[in-house]
Amino acid sequence: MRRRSVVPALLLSLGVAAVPAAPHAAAAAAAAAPLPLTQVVPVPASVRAGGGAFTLAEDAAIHVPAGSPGAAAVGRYLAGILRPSTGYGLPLTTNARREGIVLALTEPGAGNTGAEGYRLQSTPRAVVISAATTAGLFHGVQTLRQLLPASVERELYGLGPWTVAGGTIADRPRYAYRGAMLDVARHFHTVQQVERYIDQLALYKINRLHLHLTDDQGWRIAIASRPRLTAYGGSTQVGGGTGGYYTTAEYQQIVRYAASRYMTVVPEIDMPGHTNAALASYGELNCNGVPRALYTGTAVGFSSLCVPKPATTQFVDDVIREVAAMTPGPYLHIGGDEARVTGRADYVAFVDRVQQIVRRYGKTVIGWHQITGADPAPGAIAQYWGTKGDEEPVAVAAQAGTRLIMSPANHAYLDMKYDEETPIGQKWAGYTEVQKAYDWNPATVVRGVPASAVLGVEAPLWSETVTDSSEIEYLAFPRLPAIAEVGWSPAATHSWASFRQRLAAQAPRWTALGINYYRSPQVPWPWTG
Ligand code: TNX
Repeated sequence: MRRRSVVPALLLSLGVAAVPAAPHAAAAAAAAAPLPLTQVVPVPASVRAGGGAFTLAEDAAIHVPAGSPGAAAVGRYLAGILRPSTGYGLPLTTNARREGIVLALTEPGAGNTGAEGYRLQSTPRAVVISAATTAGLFHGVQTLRQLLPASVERELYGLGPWTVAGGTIADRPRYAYRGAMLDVARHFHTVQQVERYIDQLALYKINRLHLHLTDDQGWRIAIASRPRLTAYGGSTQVGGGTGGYYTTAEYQQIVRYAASRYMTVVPEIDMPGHTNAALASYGELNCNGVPRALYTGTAVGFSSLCVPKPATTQFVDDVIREVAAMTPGPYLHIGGDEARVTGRADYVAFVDRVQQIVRRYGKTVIGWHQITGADPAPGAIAQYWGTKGDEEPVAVAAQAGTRLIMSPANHAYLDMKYDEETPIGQKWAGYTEVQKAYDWNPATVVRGVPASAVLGVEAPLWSETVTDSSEIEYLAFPRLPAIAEVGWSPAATHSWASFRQRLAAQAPRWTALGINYYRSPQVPWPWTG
């Protein structure tokens, strides 16, 4: 239930003003002190404290630039977050007065904010977020959310005051690619679950959502020319549940929802291994022509498309054509990992062929880093998921121009257990506590890779043991914000001592949002009753 505020807000402000100095007033004042501008995850590139604080007034408006539907949408999104908890009307206006909350678009190039950066200036009169792009405004809005009291995230009317400390933040990302991956193949996750995760990722300025759409245990994206892939291949999952899949319309709904959070969907069709669901659906994809049985276990590396068969090439062409057509983003991920039962010559030939097909349908190819052992095409991107950092072919490919997304499994894999007590997750890459998720540098994690080859970072969440939103959140929080900071914040700001404090301050926000998280003993969480 949403409550309109006029009366309670008035009473509250009178109430606070009228309370004389009393022992509990000091505590109330401390609680009401605005959060420091540095208390943001990912930590901003630069913060300058200023004079007086800003307090959101009940009659404030959200000012957006005229003629920019994108900026207006960001304004509506912000209003949608602030209205239920503040109870304020917060109308959008294109009136250019600089008071209240102001979203401003600057000339491209002005302000040095780049494609995704922003400036946030907070004074007693206004909070002004300015950026050259609406993506920058959106990221600035995420910062503003974190500077307001945690209760601003509640769906119900909350206690203010809705105050933001005075000063200026100038912020832009270290890396252009800041991703999260969700495996919807091992256990299927519904559109609603994916949208919920998208909202959580947006808070930490993640801008790519990689969906692992196919694997041995299930095929989760409808392909019109191959209906059995989902009708049969999507009918189960790990442990034998009923599985599921996205229709084209549902997939496009996810894509649109992600776009509204400034996130690009990266679809992955994992090939030539991890294909049991396809091999079960269409016998012709097997060398012996016989369809395999559906699989609901968690082994890896046992399946392969039959590379030499023309039927396989036709299949790959059909699938890539359709996935490319329903995906507006530039990327198509072809998997390529753990093809342990594909012969080496077949693997190299297959990767060559698939890269050509992806290019023909106008997309940039991404593959797990094993594709660097074949011949990555010009423009190809490899996703590093090793643990050692000494993989020679990755360095050689990077030196020759292949760009890299860094997902070192011993730091960035959200499905690793935190410690031996963690009830879900895996441990093949080692237990991964929060500090380990945070303490690594994408520029140096693989020996011999030029820093300029690193496009960004990604936090994969494999779902062999993950069945619902609560389990997704338990593994992603608090490690996802750690990877997000590694991807966004300048290397010079990297500090575990600072991060653990700022991370702890996020917890009341997660509680307000209903996010399930792991209370790592490494983080000084505030007391919660
Ligand atoms: C390795 S990472 C895999 C996945 C598993 C994951 C479990 C990668 C490219 N392949 O198939 O789900 O480990 O942690």
